[in-house]
Amino acid sequence: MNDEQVQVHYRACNICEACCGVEVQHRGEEILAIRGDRLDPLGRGHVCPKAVALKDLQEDPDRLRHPVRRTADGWERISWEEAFHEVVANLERIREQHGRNAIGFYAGNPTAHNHGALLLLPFFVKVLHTKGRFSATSVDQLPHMLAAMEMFGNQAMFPIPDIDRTDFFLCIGANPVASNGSIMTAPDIVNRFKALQKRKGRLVVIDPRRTETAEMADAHHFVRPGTDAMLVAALINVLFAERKVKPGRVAEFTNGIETLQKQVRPFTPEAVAPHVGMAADAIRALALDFAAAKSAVAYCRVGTCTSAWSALSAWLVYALNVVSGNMDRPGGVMFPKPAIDVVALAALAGETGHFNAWQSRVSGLPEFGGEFPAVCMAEEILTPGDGQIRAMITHAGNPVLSTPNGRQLDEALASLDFMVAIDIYINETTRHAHIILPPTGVFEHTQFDPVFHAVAVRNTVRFAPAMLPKPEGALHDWEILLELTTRLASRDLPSTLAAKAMRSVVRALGDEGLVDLAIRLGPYGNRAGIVDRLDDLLLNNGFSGPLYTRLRRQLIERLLAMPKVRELLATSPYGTEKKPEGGLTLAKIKAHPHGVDIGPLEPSLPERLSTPDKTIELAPDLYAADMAKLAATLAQPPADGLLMIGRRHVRSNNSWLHNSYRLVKGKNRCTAMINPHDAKALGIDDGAEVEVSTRVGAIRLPAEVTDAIMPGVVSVPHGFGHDRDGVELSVAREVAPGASMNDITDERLHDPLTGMAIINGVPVQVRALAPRAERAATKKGRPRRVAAPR
Ligand SMILES: Nc1nc2c(c(=O)[nH]1)N[C@H]1C(S)=C(S)[C@@H](COP(=O)(O)OP(=O)(O)OC[C@H]3O[C@@H](n4cnc5c(=O)[nH]c(N)nc54)[C@H](O)[C@@H]3O)O[C@H]1N2
Ligand SMILES: Nc1nc2c(c(=O)[nH]1)N[C@H]1C(S)=C(S)[C@@H](COP(=O)(O)OP(=O)(O)OC[C@H]3O[C@@H](n4cnc5c(=O)[nH]c(N)nc54)[C@H](O)[C@@H]3O)O[C@H]1N2
Ligand code: SF4
Ligand SMILES: [Mo]
Repeated sequence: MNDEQVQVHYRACNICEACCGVEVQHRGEEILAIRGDRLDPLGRGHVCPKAVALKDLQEDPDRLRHPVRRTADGWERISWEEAFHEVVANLERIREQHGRNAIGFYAGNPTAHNHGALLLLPFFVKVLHTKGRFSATSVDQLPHMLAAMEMFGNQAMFPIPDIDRTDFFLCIGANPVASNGSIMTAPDIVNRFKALQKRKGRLVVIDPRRTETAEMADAHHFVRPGTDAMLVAALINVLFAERKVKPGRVAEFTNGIETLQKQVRPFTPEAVAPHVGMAADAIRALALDFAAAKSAVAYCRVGTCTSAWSALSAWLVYALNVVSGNMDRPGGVMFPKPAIDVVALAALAGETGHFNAWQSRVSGLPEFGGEFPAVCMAEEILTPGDGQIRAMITHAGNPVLSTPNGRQLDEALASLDFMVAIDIYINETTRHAHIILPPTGVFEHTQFDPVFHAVAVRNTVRFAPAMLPKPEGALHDWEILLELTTRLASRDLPSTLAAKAMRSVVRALGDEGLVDLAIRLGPYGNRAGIVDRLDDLLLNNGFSGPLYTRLRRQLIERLLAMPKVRELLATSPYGTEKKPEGGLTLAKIKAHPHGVDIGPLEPSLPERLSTPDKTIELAPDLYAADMAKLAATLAQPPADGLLMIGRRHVRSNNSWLHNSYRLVKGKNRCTAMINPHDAKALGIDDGAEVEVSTRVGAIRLPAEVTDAIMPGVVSVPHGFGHDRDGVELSVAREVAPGASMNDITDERLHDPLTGMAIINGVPVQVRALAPRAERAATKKGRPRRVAAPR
């Protein structure tokens, strides 16, 4: 029996972007209950069913707890020293033989939910110094980042819906009721939408599926996948035609209104209607309703960002907010100002973004922010020649299930000379690694969110200490990255001093020290003594004499010589406006375990714009050619044939939560939704096994015949397909293997401007295989857990 006291721990759930505050009851290591933290100023006590799965993640016997090496007889446990030595030796060897670009790196989605990893990643990427960089960005939010960079001058400057005050929420290609919001941290979204409706506001959804969000909306319109750019161009067209373009206060610092007007001219409601699948009258009425609302928000996400013409769509949605007078005002979209201002820090570091500064070796696809599109990762590995990728590093990513043509990527990863994965599971991607380096579990590290506070619908901040002690010999994500960074740097740099000093300083600061530093540099931060603290760190870490002088020059004086840094430090020793007494520090935030409420979003333009003239660029040159190309397609007959789109469910998260029995039990959710009209034409019964195929391959899964899906469209969730050889996710394999939709998405389908993957609106063939398949997964009981903890 465990006679320890029951304790209560508060943190934010870091599974999805909602960052709900949770209250965890535990007795020592035993987690007794996880529920919503009612005092969380942002989440107000809301959690979804996945919050409880944090316990499953922590306790999962399949979760790796030690470094492992792949051998002919399976995986063997090795020491950290052995693991680091072997990883670095292999990477060094390949770098020496084939050059820096022979090492590839892919960062996955959970990287963004892990402050420690985020803080170390820039250093790690710097020492890798490879062009072979990829991430989930190019299957996700790249179009938003590009539009932010082009329009506002900073790729991290996202206009966020003021959901709590708006009168009209136009939701395009997003299903926040299931996803809990993306590039819009808005926990408890259902109640936020209900509050909108209660104050007589309207929620309108544009989606080829009648989603959970559409179910609660005031209106829902089916649209043909891949036509959002046309539709939004038509909405803007109507506003110009009906003289409803009124940017308001931002007009003073907005360029390009006439250019935009010209660009959208061909996109009349009548011209786009047959392509979009919405009546011209309905398009016109929607535009006028949007314009007539006291305040309004146009918002789009994954469905819009990962379908055809995604770069145009994301830009046009932001532009619609500008021309309708909803940019940077309450009830419209605004720019958050969190405790760590990633937008300002990015500007300070000169990392406001770049696009197409160089191109990929094989297909000539453009880089964005130093990364190539994920659609070209496999060919960069498989195509021989100078610069071919021969080693891969993955961090918290499962691109075999989450990027197009996963089977090809499987083949590519299997062909590598060396692969290392920093991950918690042996899954579809990491099974190809030679070595896996697993970080600590979710409750074993501190929790903080630099990214999602910066896209939240309210300015709040919270920090949680680790709930459980770090197990003997375990390392956090940031410690693994730090070790790799310094070991790779020290062999590479002519002077190993800087690398060693960095390791000492970062180790001494720890993730908490780094967070504290960033908070002190933030808009509410206490600047007092920052430089002295860094200085002390050097001295306390055994650097003295000429060595100390040299390091001080390299690390501190170089920073202080930057005018922007000096300006920042001078703003005020005690923070700026909104200061909690004396300015924010990590210690003060920690004193509020439920989080600190800084307040609602506020207008902040033009001050925060980073464009050269401090203007909003409404019609960036970058999009002009594609707008003309899109206009040219209006004259073509509308495409027909079945198009496949994706789907998210509240009990799943991308590819990596299917090993939680409580989340996957019950109904098989990996089905192909198809409209009764199409099902009849193809002879498909509800529940029957179907084959969905493309140029790339075929998958088999049960059909779900439903009028919730538009005729001509098939919806399949991504993140399944766990029955591949060597996947060590025992629950996922047995209870919910499913099929991977990315086995049939096509890497050749991408936005020609950006290389952004098209994974929504993929032309497919569907055929019936057998009447009424057994829904195998639903009939099985709880699986016997055979795996012993690693
Ligand atoms: N439960 C759960 N929550 C999650 C995740 C998860 O996997 N599960 N993933 C997290 C991540 S990484 C992200 S990025 C967010 C994503 O958050 P969302 O973007 O809200 O999530 P999706 O469910 O992918 O919503 C996309 C919607 O677009 C529709 N759609 C598809 N093609 C088109 C099109 O061409 N045009 C239009 N107008 N609509 C289209 C789809 O039917 C779908 O309803 O969710 C996050 N939260
Ligand atoms: N067809 C289709 N494809 C899609 C999408 C879609 O809607 N449709 N959505 C896209 C989107 S929005 C996204 S974000 C991507 C996601 O693409 P990825 O990020 O590549 O895939 P995930 O499924 O999120 O895999 C996350 C990995 O991180 C590991 N992991 C979890 N927690 C930690 C941790 O704390 N530390 C470390 N080191 N590892 C951890 C998991 O074991 C898993 O291997 O998928 C994209 N792919
Ligand atoms: S919505 Fe669910 S998964 Fe997302 S942060 Fe909240 S509790 Fe976690
Ligand atoms: Mo995502």
